[in-house]
Amino acid sequence: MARRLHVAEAFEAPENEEAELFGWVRNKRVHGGLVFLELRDSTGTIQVTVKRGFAEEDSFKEALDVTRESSVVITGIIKKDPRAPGGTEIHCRSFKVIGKSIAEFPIKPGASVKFLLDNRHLHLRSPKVTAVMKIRSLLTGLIHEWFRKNGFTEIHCPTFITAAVEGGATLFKVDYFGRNVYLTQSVQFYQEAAIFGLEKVYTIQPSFRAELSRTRRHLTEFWHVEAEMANATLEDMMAVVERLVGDTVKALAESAGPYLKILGKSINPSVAEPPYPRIKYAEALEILRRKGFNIEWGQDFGADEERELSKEFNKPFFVTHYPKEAKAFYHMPDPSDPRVTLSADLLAPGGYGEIVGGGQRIHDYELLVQRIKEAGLNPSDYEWYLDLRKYGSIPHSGFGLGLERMLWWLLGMVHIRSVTLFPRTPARVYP
Ligand code: NSS
Repeated sequence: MARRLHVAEAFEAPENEEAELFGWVRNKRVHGGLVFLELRDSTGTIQVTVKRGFAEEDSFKEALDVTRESSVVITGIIKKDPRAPGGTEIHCRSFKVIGKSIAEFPIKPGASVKFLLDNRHLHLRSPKVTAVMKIRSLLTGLIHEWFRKNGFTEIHCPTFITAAVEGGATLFKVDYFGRNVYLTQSVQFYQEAAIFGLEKVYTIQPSFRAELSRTRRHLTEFWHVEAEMANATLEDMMAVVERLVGDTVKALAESAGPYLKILGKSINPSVAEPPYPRIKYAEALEILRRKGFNIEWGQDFGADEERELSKEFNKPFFVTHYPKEAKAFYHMPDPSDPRVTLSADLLAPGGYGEIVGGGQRIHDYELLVQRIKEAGLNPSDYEWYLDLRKYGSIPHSGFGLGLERMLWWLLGMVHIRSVTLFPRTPARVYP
C-alpha cells in the first residue's frame, strides 16, 4: 500500500518506496513516450515522470492531456536521480486528475506586476508567494510566543472606534446605523484601559489608515503588533522592543531557511542583534540637514527622510525625543525639556525606516486634558480615556510594530504589499 506523502517528505523518503501524492501540475513537458511534470503542493515541487509502459495506459493518457494547474493524485516509485531538480523524482504508475483546469492558467513567466496583483487570487499558489506566507506565519507565531513567555496577556480589541488615536487625517469613516464611526488606527487606548487589570498586554490585529501616500511602505490595512505595560518608562519600552525584535529575528533566521531559499534570500541574525543605537530627534535632524534636507525643527520625518537616515545604520536604531508637534497628543512631554516627548521610533537600517512607534503616555489627568485641547481636539470625545487617569493612574508605556514593515525589511522586498495575502492600498481593494 502506497504511503500518502507530501512533496517535502518524498524528497526525504528512501529510494524505491511507493508513495501517493496529491498536488497541482505546475508544468508539463512531453518527450515522445515520456511526460515530465512538476507537481506542487504546500511543501514544495517535485518532478514526476510518466513513462508509457511503466505507467498504466489510462494514466499515461491522462498525464499527456493534463492542463497546467489541474489538481491530481498520483502514485509512483521514489527514485534518486541527479538530473532531477533536488535530486529526487517520482516514476509515476497511476495518475488521476481530480479537478481539471478548464481554462488556460493566466499566470505566465514575465507577467507584469499589475497583472499579478489583479490576479493575486491565482498568484498566491506560486512557490515564492507561498514561501513569503510561510515566513509571515512563522514570524507571527514567534511574536506570540515571545509575548507569552514574557508575561504579556493577549487581548482582542474593537475595530469600530469613535475618536482618533493617531490624528483625524487618516481615519476611515464607517456608517454605523446612521452614526459616523471609524476603523481603528491602533488599539492603544483600549490597551491602556486593559493594563489596569492585566498590567502587560499585547494584541496582533489589523489597523487601518486612510493614507493616500503611494509609497512602497504604506498599506491602508496592516497587521499591527501592539503592547502596553503598566509602571513602565520609555527606557523600559525600548528594552522590550529591542528584545522582541532581536529574539524573533534570530529565531526566524533559524527556522525559515527552506522558505528563504525558495526566495533566494537569507536573514543574517546579526542584523538585529541588540543593543540598538539610540539617537535623539535633534541629532537625527542634524544628520538630515547635513545630507541636504531642509527640515524645520518640529516636523516629523517622512519616507524620504527616514530612508536617508536609515542608510547611515547597519542595525535597527531608535530615534527618541520627538518634538510635541511631530507626535500625537498622548505622548508624555519630557520633564527635563518640555519641547520634546518621551517617544521612540525604531527604524530599520538600509533605507527601510520606521517599523515601530511608541513611547511613554501622559498619565496625569490635567496635563492630558491640556494636550487634547492644544491638539485642537475635544476632551469630551475622550471621556473614557481621560477616566483612566482618575483612578489610580500610573506611568505607562507601549508601542506598535507594523508586521508587514518588519517582513518587508527582513525579506528586502521592493514593495510592502509583497508580504500581504491580498494587499490593501489606495488604488487596490480587489481582489
Ligand atoms: O502610528 S504609529 O507610529 N504608532 C501608533 O499607532 C501607536 N498608537 C502604537 C502604540 O503605541 N500602541 O504606528 C506604529 C507602526 C509603525 O511604526 C509602522 O510600523 C506601522 O505601525 N504602520 C504602518 N504599516 C503599514 N502601513 C501603514 N500605513 C502604517 N502606518 C503605521
